[in-house]
Amino acid sequence: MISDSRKVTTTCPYCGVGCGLDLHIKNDYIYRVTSDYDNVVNQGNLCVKGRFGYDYIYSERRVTVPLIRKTTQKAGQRRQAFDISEWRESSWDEALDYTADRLAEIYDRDGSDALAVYCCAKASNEDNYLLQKLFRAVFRTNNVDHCTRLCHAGSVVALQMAIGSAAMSNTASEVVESDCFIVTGSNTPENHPIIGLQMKDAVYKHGSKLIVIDPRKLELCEYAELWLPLKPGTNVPVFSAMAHVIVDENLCDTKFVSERTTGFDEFRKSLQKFTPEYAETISGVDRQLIVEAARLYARAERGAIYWGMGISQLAHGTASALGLVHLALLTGHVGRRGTGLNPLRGQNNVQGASDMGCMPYHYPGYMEVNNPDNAAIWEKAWNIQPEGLSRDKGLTTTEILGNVRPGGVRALYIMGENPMMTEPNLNATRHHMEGLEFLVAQDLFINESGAYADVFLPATSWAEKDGTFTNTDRRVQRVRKAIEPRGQVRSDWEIISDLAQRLEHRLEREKSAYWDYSGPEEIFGEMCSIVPEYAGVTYERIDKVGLQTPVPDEEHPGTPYLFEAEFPAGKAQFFPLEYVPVVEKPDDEYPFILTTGRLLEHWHGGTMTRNSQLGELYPEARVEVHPIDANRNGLDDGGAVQVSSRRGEIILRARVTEKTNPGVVFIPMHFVEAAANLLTIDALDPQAKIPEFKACAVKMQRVNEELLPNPSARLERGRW
Ligand SMILES: Nc1nc2c(c(=O)[nH]1)N[C@H]1C(S)=C(S)[C@@H](COP(=O)(O)OP(=O)(O)OC[C@H]3O[C@@H](n4cnc5c(=O)[nH]c(N)nc54)[C@H](O)[C@@H]3O)O[C@H]1N2
Ligand SMILES: Nc1nc2c(c(=O)[nH]1)N[C@H]1C(S)=C(S)[C@@H](COP(=O)(O)OP(=O)(O)OC[C@H]3O[C@@H](n4cnc5c(=O)[nH]c(N)nc54)[C@H](O)[C@@H]3O)O[C@H]1N2
Ligand code: SF4
Ligand SMILES: [Mo]
Repeated sequence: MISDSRKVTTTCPYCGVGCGLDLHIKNDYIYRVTSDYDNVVNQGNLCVKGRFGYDYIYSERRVTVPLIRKTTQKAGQRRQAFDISEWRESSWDEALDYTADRLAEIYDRDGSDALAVYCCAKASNEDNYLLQKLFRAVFRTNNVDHCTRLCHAGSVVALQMAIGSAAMSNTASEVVESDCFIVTGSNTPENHPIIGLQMKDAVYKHGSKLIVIDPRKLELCEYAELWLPLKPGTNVPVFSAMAHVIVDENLCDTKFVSERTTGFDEFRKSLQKFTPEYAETISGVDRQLIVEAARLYARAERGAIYWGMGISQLAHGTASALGLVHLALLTGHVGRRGTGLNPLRGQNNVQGASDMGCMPYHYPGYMEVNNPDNAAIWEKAWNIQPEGLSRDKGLTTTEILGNVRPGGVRALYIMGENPMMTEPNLNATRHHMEGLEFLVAQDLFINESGAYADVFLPATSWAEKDGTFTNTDRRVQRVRKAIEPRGQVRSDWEIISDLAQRLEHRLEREKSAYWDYSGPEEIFGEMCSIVPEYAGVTYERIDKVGLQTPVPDEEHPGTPYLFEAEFPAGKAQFFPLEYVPVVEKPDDEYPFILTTGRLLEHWHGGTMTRNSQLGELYPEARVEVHPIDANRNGLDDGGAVQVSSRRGEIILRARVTEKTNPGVVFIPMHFVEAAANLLTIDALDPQAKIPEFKACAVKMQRVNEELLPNPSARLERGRW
C-alpha cells in the first residue's frame, strides 16, 4: 500500500454476487481495488468489473450539477432526446422546487395514477425504500417498479405460486456441496463470475456433476458432464420431459412429494405427453441426453438448480421457471445444504430493491398492497390517515410506458434506469417516452433515457455514500463512503427526502410522513422495524460480515438456506404445464432466431462500463453467427452485417463462432450504436409481464463496411 493511503471496505456495484471490495485511496482518488481473502462471498477473488470497472465515477461525462431543460414542453407537443446544450445548470433549490411544482401540478390535475416511478437496483436499500415511500405516501400511487420486471419476473411469479417465496433458496458457495447441479439459461462465468468460479471448483475439486441446458456453447459446457443445446424458447418441453423420466423411472423422492407438496396426481397426468421423443422434436435436444440429465439430477444425494435470463425472459417465462421448480419438488432437492432453487439475481441490489417494495403489487417485505391489513401497517408507520394509501395494484415498468397518454401516465421519475436501452422494441419505447409530459432523471450520467428529461438530478455513486446492498443469496452488506462526492452531487436518499419535504409542504397535507432523516442508518432502522425479514439486521451487526435474510431478531444468525421444514405456502404446489412456442417464429423472410444477453466486460445499457476503461476491452458490438449460417449468408468474421427484425434494424460486425448454434444468432445488449433492443419483440408473459428478450425472428444481410456506425459518435454529442 502506498504510504498515507487509506483503505475502505465496501461492496461491488455491479452484479448480484456482492463481492467485498477494498478500495485503496490516496488524495481522495481510488487507485487500486483488492479484496480480502477472508471475505465469505468471494474469498479474495474479483472479476474484471469489480477490480477495474469503478473508474466511471471519475468520468468527465459524469454530471455533477443539477440541470433544468431550457424550454418547457408545450401541451400536446412530443418530446425528443436532447443534447447537453439544451439544459442549463441550476441550484439544488431551484431544481427540486421545479420538480416538486411540476409533479404536484400533475397530481392536482390528474390524480395519483398519472405519476409513476422506476426505482434503481444499482442504488442502496435506503435509497429505494425512500423512493417507494415517496410515491406511496405522498402521491398515493403503487405505480412503482424497477428492472426486476425485465429480469427475474417470470421466476418470481413462478416461485411465489409454487412455494410462496421468490428469493434464491441457498447460498451460492454451497454449490461445492452438490453432487449434481443444473445451470440453465445462465451464462454464469460472464455474468456472475465469482459464482462461476465456485461452480468450476465444484466440478474440478469436489467431483460435482454439472448439467448445462443452454442454446449457446458457453464456457461452462467445457466443465459439464452433459450439455443440452436446446432451441431458444423450448424450456417447458425439456424440463417436463425430464420430469416425465423421473416419474416414469420411479426416481421421485416419494416421501418429500407426499409430505411437502400438493397437486402431484394431476401433474403426473399432464406429463404423459412430454415424452423425451416429443421434447426432442421441439427442442432439438437428443432424447437420450434428456433421459441421462433426468437420471443424473434425480439420483444425486444433493442436487441444485441455478438459472438466469434464459428461463425468465420469455413470454412463457413463468411456465419455464415452474418447470424447474417441479424438478426440485419431485426429487426433494430443496431445503438442505447443497440443494435448492437458485435464480441468480442480476444487479448488485435487485434483491434489495424488491425487498424494499419497489414493485407495484407489494409494500416492503412482500406485503401485498391490496390487503387492507398490510396497508394499515404502512399507514401507521408513515403517519397517514386510515385508508390513505392506495389499495390498487400499480402498473409494472412495461405497463407504465405503455400507458403514457392523456388520462394515463403523465409524469415519470427515473432513478438510475435506462429504458431507452433496456426495454424491448425501442422504437415503441421511444414513442412512449415522447408522449410524457414531465420526466425526471436521477442518475450519474445523462443516459439514453435521461436525454428526454426535463430535469436532471445528479446522484452520488456507490463510492460516495453509505448504505446497504442485498446480494443474490440474500446477504445484506455494507456500502461505505470512500471518497467525497464529485461536484454538487447528492446521495439518492438525500435528494428524495429533500424533494418529499418540498412536496408535503406544497400539497398542504394535514399529516405528513417523516422525512427528516439524519442519514441512511436511520432510514434502514425505520424499514427494519416493520419488515420482519430484516428485523434483526443492524449496521453494527453487518459491520464486518453481512447477514442473510430472514433475520427475525437481533440474536438470529441469518439464514443460509431456506425451506428446511416447510415452505412459506405450507405445501408446495405442482402446476400442469402446456408448451407454448415463442411468439415470433422464424420463417422464410426472417429465418434466424435472435437471442440477446450480456458480455463479461459490459453492463446493460453501457452507461457505467462504456464510461470506464472496460470500454476498451470490448469496444464495439458484434453479432455471433454460426459458421454454417455465415457461409450461407456470405458473412465473414469481422465483416459488416445488417440485422433486421419486423421492428427495426442495426448494423454491426459479425463474429463467426461455434458458441452459437445454427439458426440462432446472439447480440449483446450493451451498445447504443447497434442497440439489440431495436430488434426485440415486446410480447409479454401474461402473468409476470416480462418481455420475450430471448427470442424473435431476424434476417441478416452483408453490407458495406462504410455503413458501420462510429462507436464514439454518441459520446461527442455530450450525452453520456
Ligand atoms: N457482465 C455482466 N454481468 C451481468 C450483467 C451485465 O449486464 N453484464 N447483468 C446482470 C443482470 S441484471 C442479470 S439479470 C444477470 C443475467 O445473467 P444471465 O442470466 O447469465 O444473462 P444472459 O446473458 O442474458 O444469458 C442468459 C443465458 O440464457 C441462454 N438462453 C437464451 N435463450 C434460452 C432458452 O430459451 N432456454 C435456456 N435454457 N437458455 C436460454 C443464453 O444462451 C445465455 O447463456 O447478469 C448480471 N450480471
Ligand atoms: N435485449 C435485452 N434487454 C434487456 C435484457 C436482456 O437480457 N436482453 N435484460 C434486462 C435485465 S435482466 C435488466 S436487469 C435490465 C437492466 O436495465 P436498466 O436498469 O435500465 O439498465 P442499467 O444500464 O443497469 O441502468 C442503470 C443506470 O443506473 C445508473 N446508476 C448507477 N449507480 C447509480 C446510483 O447509485 N444512483 C442512481 N440514481 N443511478 C445510478 C447508471 O448510470 C445507469 O444509467 O435490462 C433488461 N433489458
Ligand atoms: S463477480 Fe460481480 S460482484 Fe464480484 S467483482 Fe465481479 S461484478 Fe463485482
Ligand atoms: Mo437483470
